[in-house]
Amino acid sequence: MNLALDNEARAILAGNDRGGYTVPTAGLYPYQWNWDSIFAAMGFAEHDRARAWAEIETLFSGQWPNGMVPHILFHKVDPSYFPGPDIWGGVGPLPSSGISQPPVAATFIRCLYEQDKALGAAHVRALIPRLTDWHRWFITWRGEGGAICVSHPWETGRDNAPDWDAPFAAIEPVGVEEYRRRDTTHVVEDERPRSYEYDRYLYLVKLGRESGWDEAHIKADSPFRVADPTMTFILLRANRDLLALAREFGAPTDEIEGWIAAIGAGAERLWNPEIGAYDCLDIRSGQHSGVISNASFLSWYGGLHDDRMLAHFERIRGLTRFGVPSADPGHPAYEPRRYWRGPVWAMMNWLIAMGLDEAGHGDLAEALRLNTGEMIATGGFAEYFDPRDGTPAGGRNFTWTAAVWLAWAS
Ligand code: 2M8
Repeated sequence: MNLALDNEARAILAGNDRGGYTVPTAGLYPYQWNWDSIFAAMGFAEHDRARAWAEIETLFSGQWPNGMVPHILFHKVDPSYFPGPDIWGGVGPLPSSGISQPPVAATFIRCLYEQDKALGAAHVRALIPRLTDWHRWFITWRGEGGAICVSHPWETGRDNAPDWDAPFAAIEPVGVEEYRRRDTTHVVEDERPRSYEYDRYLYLVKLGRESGWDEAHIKADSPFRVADPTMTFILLRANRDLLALAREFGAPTDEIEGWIAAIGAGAERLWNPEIGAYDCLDIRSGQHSGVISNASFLSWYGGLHDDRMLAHFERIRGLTRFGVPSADPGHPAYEPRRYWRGPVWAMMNWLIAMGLDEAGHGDLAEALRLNTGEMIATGGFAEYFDPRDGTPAGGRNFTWTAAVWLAWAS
């Protein structure tokens, strides 16, 4: 317990609250991000559950007719972020991006509901069909033999992870108009993706926008289609939680049961025998990424209790003072301060620990919780942290770090 940090965390949530939705942090990310909002809701739930439900409902107000829930909702244009709504050209009910993000929503909607069923029932009843439509969108447009793909690195939330290095090397970003990044006006360059990556991010956005965000076209033609543990394990878990809610509310369950079986089997496609670990599979080239990331350790969260990742977990734990690093420190691509190529992310730790705990590794889950709490107490409410010493990196006054502190790590 640390009352000063609890108060600071609550003040960060209040400061980033824009009325019905929360920005990850002012300046660097001035809009509503999909999975950030779900974590924000869990932070709010510690002192204001009605506000938590509002956060989620605002997110779903941006759901597209095809079921997709965008990764960014541009409620109010703010030039401090690039690329904005004009570059994305989203085709939903609100100005938005054209891709999605890891579907942690169903899992935390279930948690919120369990906290207060009387308050949550009406919200859950309304959200079940919306969640089902969204999950169907993933299965239809991102499914590859039960593994779940992304059409853009931003969809995984792990923007510049080394997993994208090989698929990006095959992309020539022709025709991207000149642009000016804003992220490096807020955060030092060494903690952000390189221009090489931004060129390709924007190239993929351009392809999507030019197709009118036609998913059939993107699935068939995009040069970037990578099956990823973040999406696969998170959607697998989300479907289990959606199924539990559907049962309780008398909603249809057959389709969801089918998805769980399909992804449960398809997850094996992400097993790379060469490194003995889950990693990414580039559908276009057929090659595995060969990198163990923090997403590789979401297998337990996904409900795969095979323990094949346990030895890697223990090994990596011994390499850094704070875990879990976003890339294996033993891999040549590891960069301890550069965003998703090494730093520790508190909300990823929460998901990993949830899975460890459920798989019977309560001791490891608790150790990770304490380690994360110490990291936040050392470095503050930063976007991410240097695994070597817990020094803060990226944005400050960060919503999901504050929320994870309140809901789990404190
Ligand atoms: C980061 O991603 C955005 C693009 O979506 C960016 O760098 O501009 C990622 O860390 C992502 O996971 C996160 O949701 C977002 C907002 O915190 O920032």
